[in-house]
Amino acid sequence: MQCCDCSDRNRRRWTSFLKSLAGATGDLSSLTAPSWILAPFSLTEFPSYWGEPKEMFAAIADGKTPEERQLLVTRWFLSTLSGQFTRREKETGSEKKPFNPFLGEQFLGSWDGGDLVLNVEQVSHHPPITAYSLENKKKGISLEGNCAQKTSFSARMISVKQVGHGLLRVKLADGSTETYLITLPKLKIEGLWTGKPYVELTETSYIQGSHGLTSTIKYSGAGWVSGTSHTHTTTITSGPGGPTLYTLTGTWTGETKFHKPSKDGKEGHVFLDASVDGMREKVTVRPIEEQGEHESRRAWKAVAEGILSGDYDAASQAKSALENAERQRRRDEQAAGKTFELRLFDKVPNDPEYKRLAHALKFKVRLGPWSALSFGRTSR
Ligand code: CLR
Repeated sequence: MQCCDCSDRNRRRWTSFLKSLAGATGDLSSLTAPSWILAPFSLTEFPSYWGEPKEMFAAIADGKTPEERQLLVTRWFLSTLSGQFTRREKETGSEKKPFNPFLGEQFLGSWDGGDLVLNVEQVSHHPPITAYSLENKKKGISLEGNCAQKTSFSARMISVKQVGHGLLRVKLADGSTETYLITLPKLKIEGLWTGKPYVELTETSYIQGSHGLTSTIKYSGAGWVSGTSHTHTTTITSGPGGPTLYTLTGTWTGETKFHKPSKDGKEGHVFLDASVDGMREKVTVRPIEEQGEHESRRAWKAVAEGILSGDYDAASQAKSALENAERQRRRDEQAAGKTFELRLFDKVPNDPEYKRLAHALKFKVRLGPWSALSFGRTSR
């Protein structure tokens, strides 16, 4: 067996960690993972992946018809996936465990000097839920969503169901708003026994437009015998299960092409090449010294530095200090008869548009317990 850090001691620790997974229940935040598998950043940073292909996001507004926009939303969605699910592993040799965000933790960022703005807030600690909004005001496009993970463990694999959804809104020239409900794929974390965990996507996710078009994205990976990793087959139909306008096949890390049947004789044409360098740009955040105390990189600075320098004792001390302070805050609030107030988001009932779109997909999607809630940006 090959490990990232091959000492016998680490190997034994990793093996016993994996064995402990088999019986584990609950959320991933409760796992005490070996130090070399810790990532030096928090889960609140992850919504930034939605904004990385910023040109594709902006281009959604340029679609002339519902059909064109459905294709553009689908292209943007697919172009985020390699950032979301394979880049960390590629850059560091293995997927790692990010920090479990504290309640009210924020991640604020932007692209192009503020043309595209990201706001993230940890809106629940138990269970962990992250809310985010991404907005390109000039183009009239916004994405609002929340995400949480439900995990099941076996000795061979961690299986993660993403609970939550995104709602993308596009302001049209006539003043009306078009809405897209975006559901999220399931993940498998493989490669555990070789000490190099990586993500593969499975099953199906959807993009349901308010105009009635549906994108159905089916994921598959390298199978037992053959097959390529990170593959998808996407159909764009009028309504879930309706007649097919386009079929797109390929990998979400590389090329996706129009496949038969596709309208307008587009077969064989390239729809997206997700491997193109420079297509995704990482988010820009303010320098840590200028960040607020609730901002992720400032709050976790000492922990991140400990991990990056290999001083795991310092990292774990800083982490305990942060977590104890949080626990104390909750106790103080309770004693004062107060509850924690979110700063950026509010718990609001799902808007009727969301309900309508979710209803359109009802036989296909089982939304989790949080489907009854969404977190809207407050004006505070
Ligand atoms: C978070 C929301 C993003 C997409 C995304 C990508 C990778 C996922 C992450 C989400 C949640 C946390 C996650 C991670 C991959 C590995 C990591 C599941 C869904 C877990 C916590 C790490 C476990 C590592 C073990 C080897 C210990 O939009």
